[in-house]
Amino acid sequence: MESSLKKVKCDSCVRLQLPPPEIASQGGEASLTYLKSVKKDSEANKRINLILIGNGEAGKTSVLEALRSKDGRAGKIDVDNRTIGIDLHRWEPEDADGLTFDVMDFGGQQIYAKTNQYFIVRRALYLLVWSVMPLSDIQTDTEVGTYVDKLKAMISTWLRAMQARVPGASVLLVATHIDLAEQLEVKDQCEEVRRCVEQELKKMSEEEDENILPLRVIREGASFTVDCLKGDGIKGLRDSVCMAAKGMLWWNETIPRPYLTLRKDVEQLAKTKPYTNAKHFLWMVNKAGVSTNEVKVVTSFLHDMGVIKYFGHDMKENQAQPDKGKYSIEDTIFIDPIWMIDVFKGVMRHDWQHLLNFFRQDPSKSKKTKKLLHLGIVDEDMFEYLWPQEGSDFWESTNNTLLSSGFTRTHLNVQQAVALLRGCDLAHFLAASETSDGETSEGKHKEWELLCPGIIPPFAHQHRLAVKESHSLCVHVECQYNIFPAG
Ligand SMILES: Nc1nc2c(ncn2[C@@H]2O[C@H](COP(=O)(O)OP(=O)(O)OP(=O)(O)O)[C@@H](O)[C@H]2O)c(=O)[nH]1
Ligand SMILES: [Mg+2]
Repeated sequence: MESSLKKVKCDSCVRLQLPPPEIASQGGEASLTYLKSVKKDSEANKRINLILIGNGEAGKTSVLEALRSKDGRAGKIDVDNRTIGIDLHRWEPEDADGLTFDVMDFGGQQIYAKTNQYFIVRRALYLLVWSVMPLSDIQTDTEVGTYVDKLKAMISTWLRAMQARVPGASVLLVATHIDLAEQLEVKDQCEEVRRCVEQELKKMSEEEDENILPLRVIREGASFTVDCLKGDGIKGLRDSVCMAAKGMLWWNETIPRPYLTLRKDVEQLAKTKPYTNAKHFLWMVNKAGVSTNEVKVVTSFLHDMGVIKYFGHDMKENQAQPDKGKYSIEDTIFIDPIWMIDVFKGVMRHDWQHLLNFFRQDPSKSKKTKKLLHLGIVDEDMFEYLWPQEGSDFWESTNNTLLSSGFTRTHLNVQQAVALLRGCDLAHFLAASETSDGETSEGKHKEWELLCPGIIPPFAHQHRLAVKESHSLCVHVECQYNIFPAG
């Protein structure tokens, strides 16, 4: 192959499976390296991601439980047991030729909408779950109309978000709670949803050019109707889910065996550690049998698969850390999604009132807290109040609120947490700090200021007021990615 192959042209080939898009986009050299690796020793991939999306209490967790259970039924789920962030599972359906699903069950509450998007990956089948409006809730025709309008808006948003992030994604619609409505009502609502999908697909095909793989909505948007508690419709759904997965471009994709070994090793490590550094990751790459010239290729491959998140530019053993020193994105490879969600919660789901109360007697910290809340700017000495810290007076005083904030860990390392926010484009160091490496010319410590827009929304009115009063709030932030965040 080496001697005879002169050129690999991957442009405009929307159904290209080998090399996969994340490798092809890196150019001829990376593509050739990948192809050589496949030729040397590869394996057909049987693992597909299955991602359950949809509004809160639509029945996502119940659909999954019913799909995985022998009798096709889910137990009743209590309101207190709603999904926090994302739940991860492995599902191996019977008699499915080795098909294995890595399942992500997304929490549907609005608070998670911003963060779930970071886990949308290409090699996934999406189950878009919605609930039929129960008959008991229907009072007037107007209420039904409002419900259906909201439902359609949710479905359009998801279809668009998916196509924007992972063009050509496969989606299957599931309607739950059919036991709580009349048959005719179920039929009508399903028809409304189907028409909404049809319109969305038509709009997309008019807007997009032919070099983008179109969204693949199974059964042209007709929903599978299920009763998760009794199990009605679950067997048919299970068969269709397996069939849809096997109809995906990524089913049986040939992947270099050392890459799959590395994936397994990383997943094993993620059970005990939320992240690792470049040195250790490179050691793992080597141990898995991936050659040194393939580091960039294998890293972007695992990033695209959602196994790791790496936002650096050029991974080296002794990272020179050209950008923000200790908060650098260059030296950390994130491997545990649950830890990542905890980091996101630190800026999006925090109990800010508790922080204000805690610093009532401390004018300096109180001022910094207000700056954080009103402007979304976090001073370096405030980082420790964003995420749980062992041995901290503040966090010890928030035992209850820690739970209500939904953190799963009692300690999160601030350096890596800030690095993740920066990698995901959720935080930026302000330009004023950009030229410094953490030390001023006199060797005095300089404090970083982190602009974190995710904090602002609930306080938007105060933010507007603050902006009115000052003209010095404009900031210019410029970012460059070689691996764009999968989210
Ligand atoms: N009657 C009936 N109840 C259902 C059905 N499916 C789910 N439920 C119930 O509806 C409620 C919400 O279901 P979940 O599976 O927790 O919904 P979810 O989409 O995972 O919710 P979040 O985790 O908050 O996003 C629970 O009380 C379930 O037991 C169904 O088909 N029929
Ligand atoms: Mg759930």
